[in-house]
Amino acid sequence: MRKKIALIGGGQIGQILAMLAAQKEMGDIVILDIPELENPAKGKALDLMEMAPHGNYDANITATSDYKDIAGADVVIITAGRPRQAGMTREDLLAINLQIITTVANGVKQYAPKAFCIIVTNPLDAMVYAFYKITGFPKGQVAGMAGTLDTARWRAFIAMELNVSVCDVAGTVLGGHGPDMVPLPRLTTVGGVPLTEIATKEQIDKLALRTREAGTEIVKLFGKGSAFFSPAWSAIVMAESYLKDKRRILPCAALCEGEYGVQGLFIGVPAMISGRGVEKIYEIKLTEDENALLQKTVAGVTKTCEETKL
Ligand code: A3D
Repeated sequence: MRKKIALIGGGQIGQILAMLAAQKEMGDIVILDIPELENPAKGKALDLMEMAPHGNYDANITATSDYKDIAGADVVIITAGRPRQAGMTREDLLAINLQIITTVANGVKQYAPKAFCIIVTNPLDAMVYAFYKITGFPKGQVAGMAGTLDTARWRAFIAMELNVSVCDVAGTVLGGHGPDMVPLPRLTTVGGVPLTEIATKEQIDKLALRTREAGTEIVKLFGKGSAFFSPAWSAIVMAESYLKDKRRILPCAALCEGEYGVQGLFIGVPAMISGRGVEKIYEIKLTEDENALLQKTVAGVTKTCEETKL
């Protein structure tokens, strides 16, 4: 029997998620949106069914506004919520998206209580925390997609700057999904060569700053809405690691219970995603400076999570 993937939110990211999941034949796909947008979501689902003959994939793609239709989903990816507009911070979305995540969490809890849940809605670290608190799901069943994207951006900017293949750039970005996130140049390599040996300090500082501001750079260019291609791919990578038990180590918002000195918060850390969900968090021995930067982002995430009052 095919796996079932529920996409809560059929907007910009949701529609790309549906396309990628179909092309990768990850399973049957249900897109859930609000009743007012059920028909547009159904249109997207039908359009993707009609793309299948040339896309060469088999998947049933449907859309709904009724949580009953996500019953038994293996993976749930949540993008329901408002995106940023130019001039907004992610935290400006807290109140409205907290309401939306509350509805979503209750629906998922009732109809897909065994699903591996990937949250994408911003402000990411607080929304994944809220989803976890409301559902009461085991911690390994819930993860936030942010570090996977932040690291992709870091790798992309390095490849662009050094004019090398992005495939050879490896590294990680820790912390919350905001301007205080922590790219780790010391642990970044290009084909095995340390980044710190082939790029100047000025270049590295510029790349780190661009990574921290990457979401805002795109929001400014769009004028309306936020990035959608790269966030969708990043969530798909996480879902695939779960569905295929790939055991990939991906930076994502995982519940820390003492790791990195963080207690009870979802923070971007390298985590292994296996068929059991977030199976393991890897703790990196950070330098004093790196740890100071991490604790700064943790303070920001703590404040936003406190505002959820959960
Ligand atoms: P958008 O195109 O507006 O799609 C959101 C969809 O959610 C819309 O179709 C809404 O109708 C739908 N929706 C709203 N309320 C509900 C509800 N209660 N139940 C079901 N669906 C609902 O936004 P988008 O797809 O561009 O972005 C979605 C979210 O992802 C936003 O909060 C963004 O800020 C966030 N985002 C996060 C990242 C990260 O890296 C973490 C990157 C980019 C965007």
